Amino acid sequence: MRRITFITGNRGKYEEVRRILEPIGYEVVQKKIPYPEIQAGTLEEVARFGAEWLAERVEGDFIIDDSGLFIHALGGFPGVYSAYVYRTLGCEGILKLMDGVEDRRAEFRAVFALRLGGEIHIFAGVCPGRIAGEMRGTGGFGYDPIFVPEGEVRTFAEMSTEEKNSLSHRGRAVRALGEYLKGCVRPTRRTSPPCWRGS
Ligand code: ITT
Repeated sequence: MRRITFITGNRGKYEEVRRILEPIGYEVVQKKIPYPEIQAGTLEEVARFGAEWLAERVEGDFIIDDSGLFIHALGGFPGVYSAYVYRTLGCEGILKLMDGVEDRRAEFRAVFALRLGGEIHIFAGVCPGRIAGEMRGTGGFGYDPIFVPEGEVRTFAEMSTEEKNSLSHRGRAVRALGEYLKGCVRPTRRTSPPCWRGS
């Protein structure tokens, strides 16, 4: 079993990531290390800056996740401000903002930054869906009770972690990250990818 550190204060994110990386041979260790989340236009800029800042201070390989809910009718709000808006307005506040709004389209986005052997790699995942009319379900975290992924009638909070992972922005990004890690530790070609550091 290899080991990777997930730097996050969010236990829900950790649990979802662990369920994907453990079966492919990675023990995921959660560490809460506060890092600057810059005011930037995209999740990728926020994640990259955070990873570069942490890379100067933390030993070994790690991942971080910057994610958010982007609501079409609100011009992408709360987007990069999702954490702040969740703390201040919560799901109830979003439902109030969406009161009477017919266009319920929204999407969750997640950007992971992986620090592996001195390099930073970015993996992104998107999950389209819509904002529910009311809060439903007790699973998951954050905005899960008000988000219904495309093709579903249930909110993320009404699903098991496995079901959410199979559809979610985070599931998509972490599966891509997992594929990359697998490629790095088991080179099948004579020329190893730059990230390969032995088995
Ligand atoms: P970190 O320590 O990893 O930064 P955080 O919760 O502050 O944890 P972000 O800065 O990435 O995370 O903020 C993302 C916000 O969007 C936060 O309020 C989350 O609850 C919410 N969010 C992200 N992914 C979600 C998901 O899969 N389901 C529900 N809410 C989600």
